[in-house]
Amino acid sequence: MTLTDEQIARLAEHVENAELNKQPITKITDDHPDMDWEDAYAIQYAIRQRKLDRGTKLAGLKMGLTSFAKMKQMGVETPVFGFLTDYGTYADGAEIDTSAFIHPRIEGEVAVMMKTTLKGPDCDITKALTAIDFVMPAVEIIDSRYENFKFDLKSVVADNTSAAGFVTGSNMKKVEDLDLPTLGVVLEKNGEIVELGAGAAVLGHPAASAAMLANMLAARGEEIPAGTFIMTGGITAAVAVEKGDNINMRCQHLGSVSMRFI
Ligand code: 0L1
Ligand code: MG
Repeated sequence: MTLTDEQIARLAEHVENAELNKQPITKITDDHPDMDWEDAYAIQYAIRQRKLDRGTKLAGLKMGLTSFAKMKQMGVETPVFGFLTDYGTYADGAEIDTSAFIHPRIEGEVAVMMKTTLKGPDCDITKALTAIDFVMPAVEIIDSRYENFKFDLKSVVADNTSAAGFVTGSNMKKVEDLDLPTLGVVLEKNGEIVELGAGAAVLGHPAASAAMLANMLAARGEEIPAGTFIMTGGITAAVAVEKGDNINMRCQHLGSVSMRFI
């Protein structure tokens, strides 16, 4: 670590205030160029604790930058993880207040619900599949707190990997009844297809994302508890949304998820 506890606390307040006030900020590595990964996750965890202290409930965990295309685009080889909140949780068909965000984008994903604890290290697809219960289609809303989505990886980890919300579909299936890598998704905005892809875009297999999350948490002495909801990462590229947009994601075997930004 390169930052003091005081600096971590101050940066957590600074980044969280950007979210709460919808006022974008410049990336924090501009002022702290030597910040390391531990500092970045310490800031994210401090933001999480600030929210818990105010009564926010955790809704689950998310993996980000899990698609090879996005990793290449960002010049990184390591996906990142963040947390999901109760106030960012939306049901299928939700009307979502666009003014709750700075510059929202959406990503088509599949989400999983864990049946048993998944504890790393050395988790792999097989172990993850045994621990996953249900799979459901989900759309993530990301909203970087940095101006124009301009950041580097450490800044984005500190900013809870741009997590802002998620919408889940009403259909779910047991994991053993699906072939996750070949699961197709089609993302439509205002009736036009804007993105499409298959589960294999997520580290080759969405269960690999859950396994990687368990391994990353193990390095911190943590595990994925049974009952955890996980957004496994973007199958599609992120699509900008604004007030008035209607979004529909169709997911093979799992029905659709829709929302309207009002
Ligand atoms: O969920 C994601 O893959 C987003 C990770 C953070 C990078 C971004 O804001 O695009
Ligand atoms: Mg995502």
